[in-house]
Amino acid sequence: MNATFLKSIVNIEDLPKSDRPQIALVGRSNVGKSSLINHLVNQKNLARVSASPGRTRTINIFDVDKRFFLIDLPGYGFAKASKEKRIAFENLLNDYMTRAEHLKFVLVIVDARLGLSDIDREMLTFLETTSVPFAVIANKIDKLKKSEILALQREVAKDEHGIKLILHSNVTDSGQGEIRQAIEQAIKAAAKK
Ligand SMILES: Nc1nc2c(ncn2[C@@H]2O[C@H](COP(=O)(O)OP(=O)(O)O)[C@@H](O)[C@H]2O)c(=O)[nH]1
Ligand SMILES: [Mg+2]
Repeated sequence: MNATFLKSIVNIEDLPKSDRPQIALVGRSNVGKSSLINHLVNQKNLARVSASPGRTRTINIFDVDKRFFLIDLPGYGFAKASKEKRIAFENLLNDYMTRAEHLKFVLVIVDARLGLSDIDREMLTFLETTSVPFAVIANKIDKLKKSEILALQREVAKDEHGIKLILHSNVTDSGQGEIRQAIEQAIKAAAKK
């Protein structure tokens, strides 16, 4: 895969006019979205990785092989405890998720140590109402013991029946092939429609 940074936008009107498929990454701030993009395309410094949690407030767009776009969306739910039950997604994220015409696949990145948080579940619930296919990526699995990985898989299978869960770590180099495959599958499926 050869990827280049296309642009950062704050308005979805500025999305590429191209009808090539868009593959989006969502998840909490600091969960490793940017690192995952770099790992996926084997380019260390393509997407900016931040050591301290802070929210990216832009949509960052990467062009992959002039074939599809990777869309790095603003992180959600950074504030630890919102007392309110319903957590609204940031406007820009909302706009994108509800209006992106060429969105063909969503990678929902979760921290393997925390499992699915309330806000992750809210995103999954939302995605289920759309026709866009998605998968959950349990990231940073290098931080987990084997037994903890099994427990996580069991928990997700029990709570979110039938969901596709991919284990990933850019430290141990796991999951790259599986994510690439899932993306290719989604692109193929979308082309047939
Ligand atoms: N141990 C470990 N750390 C990771 C992994 N992926 C990302 N990180 C770290 O998590 C932090 C946030 O990563 P970043 O990609 O900027 O997250 P983003 O805010 O979701 O884009 C950085 O310190 C990364 O080095 C992983 O697979 N394993
Ligand atoms: Mg980022």
